[in-house]
Amino acid sequence: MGSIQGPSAGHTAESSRKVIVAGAQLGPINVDTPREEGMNRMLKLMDDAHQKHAKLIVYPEIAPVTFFPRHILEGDELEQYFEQEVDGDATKLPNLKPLFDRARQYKMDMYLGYAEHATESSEGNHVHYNTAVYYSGAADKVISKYRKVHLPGTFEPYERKDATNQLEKRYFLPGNLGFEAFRAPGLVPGAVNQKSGAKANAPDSLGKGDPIIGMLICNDRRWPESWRPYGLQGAELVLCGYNTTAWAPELIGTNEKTSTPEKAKAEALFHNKLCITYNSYANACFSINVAKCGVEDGKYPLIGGSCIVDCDGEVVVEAQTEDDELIVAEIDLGMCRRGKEKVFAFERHRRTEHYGRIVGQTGVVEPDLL
Ligand code: CDV
Repeated sequence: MGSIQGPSAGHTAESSRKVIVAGAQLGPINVDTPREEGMNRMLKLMDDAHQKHAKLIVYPEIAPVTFFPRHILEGDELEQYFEQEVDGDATKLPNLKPLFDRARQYKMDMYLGYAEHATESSEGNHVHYNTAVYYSGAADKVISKYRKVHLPGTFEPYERKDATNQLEKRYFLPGNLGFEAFRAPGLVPGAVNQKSGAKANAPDSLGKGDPIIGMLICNDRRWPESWRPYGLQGAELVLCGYNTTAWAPELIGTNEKTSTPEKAKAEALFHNKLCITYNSYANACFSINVAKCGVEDGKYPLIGGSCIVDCDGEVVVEAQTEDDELIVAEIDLGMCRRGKEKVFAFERHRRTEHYGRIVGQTGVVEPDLL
């Protein structure tokens, strides 16, 4: 007969690591919305987050402007949407500086998504990325940059003139920075650090250092391959901004279930939630997922559904509108230890000898026909 275990059996090494975080969902930004108007709306959401004692705010993908990759653009018409770094310092980006200044004033951390115009070589060659940066209020600098890896859509526009295009492959290069997690200094109180003699990966410091964070952008969230590298770095929090079309039959495909704009939107919201809840659970991390949403230019619908998800895959708070809306929650990163130490204790349960196909092969190769 097996022994009867006491009430503490199976308890994990959780310690309280509480922080108040916010997602700043944005309603539509149209082609003719002045930059200043968009900026004022973003600043207002940051003011609200500060009032609610949030220490981190997350904005959507390409937050400050309309979702321009649906349009065929070139020259200045295209370049107006891109931000060009000064001295390699995103906090000085002319169009975005007010956000960094306000975050500095509030000592608030910030995930900010924007279209990046990067100088790639000493000859001054320019390339474009779909980018997010993480600004640390405590460090007063950008401590991590991420460039979207999975670019959806097509290079050429669709033949049907009234189709909604998704031309990210035309306007951006795939991200070249990988999925590098980082620690956000001071985001939770009392974190152990090297100064106090602690070492990363030592049993007594696991889950006690400054929070480990990863960034994704929109389509990346649909791919388990994007989340697992963060899980393997012990990520406790993944941040993701998105612009997800609610009705684009050419891009998404249609069937009986999605034959009307209403049905297609319901499915898009379902798939958004499916990706972020499952991958938060399977990597034992929280996630903050933030939309730009509503109908841009009166005819391009984007889903809302911004939510903060806990490390068990449950939605903690979800936006109720398709407009500017702040979602706020106090989350306890200490809760991540249970998943990381039990069901998803990677070091005990993963079988990498069987995973080669995942990195060795891109497209599908079916078994031989019978
Ligand atoms: N901006 C995006 O990456 N949007 C895609 C749509 C086009 C499917 C998404 O994955 O939400």
